[in-house]
Amino acid sequence: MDGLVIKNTGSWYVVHADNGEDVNCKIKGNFRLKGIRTTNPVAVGDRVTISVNPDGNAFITAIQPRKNYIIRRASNLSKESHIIAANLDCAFLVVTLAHPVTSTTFIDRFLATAEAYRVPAVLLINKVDLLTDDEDKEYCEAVASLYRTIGYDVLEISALTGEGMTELRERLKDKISLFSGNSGVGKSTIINALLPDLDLRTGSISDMHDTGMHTTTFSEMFPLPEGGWIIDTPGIKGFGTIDFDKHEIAHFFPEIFKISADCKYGNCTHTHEPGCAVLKALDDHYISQSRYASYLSILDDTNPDKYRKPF
Ligand SMILES: Nc1nc2c(ncn2[C@@H]2O[C@H](COP(=O)(O)OP(=O)(O)OP(=O)(O)O)[C@@H](O)[C@H]2O)c(=O)[nH]1
Ligand SMILES: [Mg+2]
Ligand SMILES: [Zn+2]
Repeated sequence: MDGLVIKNTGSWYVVHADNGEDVNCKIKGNFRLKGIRTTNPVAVGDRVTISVNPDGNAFITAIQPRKNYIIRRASNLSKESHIIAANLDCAFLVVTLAHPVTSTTFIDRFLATAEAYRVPAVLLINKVDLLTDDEDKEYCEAVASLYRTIGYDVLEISALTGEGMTELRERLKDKISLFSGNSGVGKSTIINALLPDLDLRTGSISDMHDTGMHTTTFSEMFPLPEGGWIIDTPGIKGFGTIDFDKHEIAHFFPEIFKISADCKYGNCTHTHEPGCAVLKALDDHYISQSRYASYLSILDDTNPDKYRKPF
């Protein structure tokens, strides 16, 4: 029997089987992603084949090829990777500009990964109700406009007041959508607002660190009454990229890629080369400093010394 993986607890999975039943499954066999070590061989969103033993225990025995996925380094210094979810129609990156503050490096690392794996990404700026003074509002508009200019869809919402939620709901219909982001940005709160019967656990923001408390611990997918699925995920701190070749990183920054066509050298890394059109555009403010800084930080991920074992 085939089905859709809708929950991953780390040790077992819930598969929504094609007969409509939800079956708790373990893994049988060795699923590997072209030589990349992953902490979770099976991810939420995977289409799988399951078999149920006579004793009632069910196993995932095969994974169908993935249309796409979002993957990140499991932790800062790890060589292992973690597949956040697979077979996505859209990845919503939930960010906040206050309580907590999402860094632009985090945003750009996520967006670059979505580009690399061909997942359409939407920036969801939540908690706009907290932006009360003019300066905060102007900053929010500047962030939204930066990403819109690059070509991303950006929604400014408040799960608390309901602002922007209708526009969000429209984008979710009949699609499999991922909600990802730092802890405390309101992923579960937004999903609760969309699906009031769900009552997912939400957490407060630490007064001391102004960060979330890692309330959601498992990835889980929920059906929408109007059609489609949304995936709630645990908050993540950093977003280490994996497996990028240093010459392909610019491809994942659409505005940098476009300008790089005018670089003097074909293998330009846009760091020091003479005749680099990207460096010129940076000087002329056609490319934003924060985006370029994120590009450099991902370039540094490809430095083999960065992840060398400390002995
Ligand atoms: N003011 C305001 N607070 C919000 C909004 N959305 C969520 N919050 C609050 O932010 C806190 C964190 O919300 P969660 O939904 O638990 O955040 P999360 O992203 O699911 O966090 P993790 O599960 O830890 O990754 C809670 O106290 C929510 O009430 C919003 O739009 N405005
Ligand atoms: Mg949560
Ligand atoms: Zn260049």
